[in-house]
Amino acid sequence: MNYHVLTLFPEMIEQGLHTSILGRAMEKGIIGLEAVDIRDYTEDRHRKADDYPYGGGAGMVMQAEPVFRACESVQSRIKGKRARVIYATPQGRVFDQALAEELAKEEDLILLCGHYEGIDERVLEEVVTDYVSIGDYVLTGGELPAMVMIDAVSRLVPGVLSNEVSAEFETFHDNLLEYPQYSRPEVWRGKPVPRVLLCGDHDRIEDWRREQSILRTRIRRPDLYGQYQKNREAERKAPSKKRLRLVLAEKPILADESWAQEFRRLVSESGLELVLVSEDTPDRFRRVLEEKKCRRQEILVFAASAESVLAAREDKLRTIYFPMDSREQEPEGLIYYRKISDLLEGMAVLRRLV
Ligand code: 9D3
Repeated sequence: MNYHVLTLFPEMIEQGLHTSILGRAMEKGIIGLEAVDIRDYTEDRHRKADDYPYGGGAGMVMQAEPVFRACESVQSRIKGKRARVIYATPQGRVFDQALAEELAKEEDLILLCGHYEGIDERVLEEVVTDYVSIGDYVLTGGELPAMVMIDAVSRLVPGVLSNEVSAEFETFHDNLLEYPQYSRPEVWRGKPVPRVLLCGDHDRIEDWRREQSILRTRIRRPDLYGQYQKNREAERKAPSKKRLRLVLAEKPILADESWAQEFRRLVSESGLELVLVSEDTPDRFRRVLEEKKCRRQEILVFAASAESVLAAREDKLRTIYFPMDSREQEPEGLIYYRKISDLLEGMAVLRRLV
């Protein structure tokens, strides 16, 4: 992903984003960031980029020509199709996770930051593809909103959250807030950790966390809770195509005969179809996908090696990684997989998904 930020304050962008996770992603070359100084595209020697508004009123308006030339300069350097141009403006569609996911699919993004009383409308009509706000409050310019969007989009770009295996099935946490977390000590200033977390029963813990998520959402975000209830109602009436239908397991996964029997029984009891996949070509999962004419969301892959996890990732399939060789180096830079150490754990995951 390459970001091109058009701004009158390029140092603000450069300073703000080179740290921590994003900084590392930039060093690795997964993310590119260019702050383009709109003033470099002015025509006069005073580098003047703003002027008084026609019709009068307070403040200054950013002129059309420098913005246009800065934008075209970037577009002409981008290979392939023209990039989307996101104008950060309080008058835009409110940025959310769905838009972040949509933008994460792009190869290049141009972010245009306004200042003063805004930008001459005529250039906006010519170059802008998306008007986006980050929420209903008043800031002094578009730079912080651009940085917010870059942060939210970047963590969805494969490889950026390198070791973050546990983003697990983020998309699966249907509109609920996260459950509370606890760490050592077991008792802090007289307050103990909820006992259930120490019981060692992963199914019970999972149920408790789910319940906490639901309660917390109802109390703190009644708006989200309403959505959650609406979705559940809709799902009950017309089960969606998002539901799991197909389990793809690579042959080594079911090598142990007694485990294989258990696994097959669970899969068929859950009304799922099991497809055994040979570890041959990188497109082995995609071939099944096409053959069975089902959607990506309906599939869960049980992968036997790091190479398999990568192959499944290519096809954007949810994946359980069950390494046959426990010394194997884990696949790097992946988000959507979960590692298990025995098939019992795999079955627990499967049970929760159906
Ligand atoms: C001073 C002009 N204001 C009239 C009341 C409108 C206005 C224009 C530009 C107010 C703030 C800004 C600067 N903000 C942004 O450029 C901006 C922004 C924001 O202020 N809130 C939420 N999202 C965004 S995206 C860009």
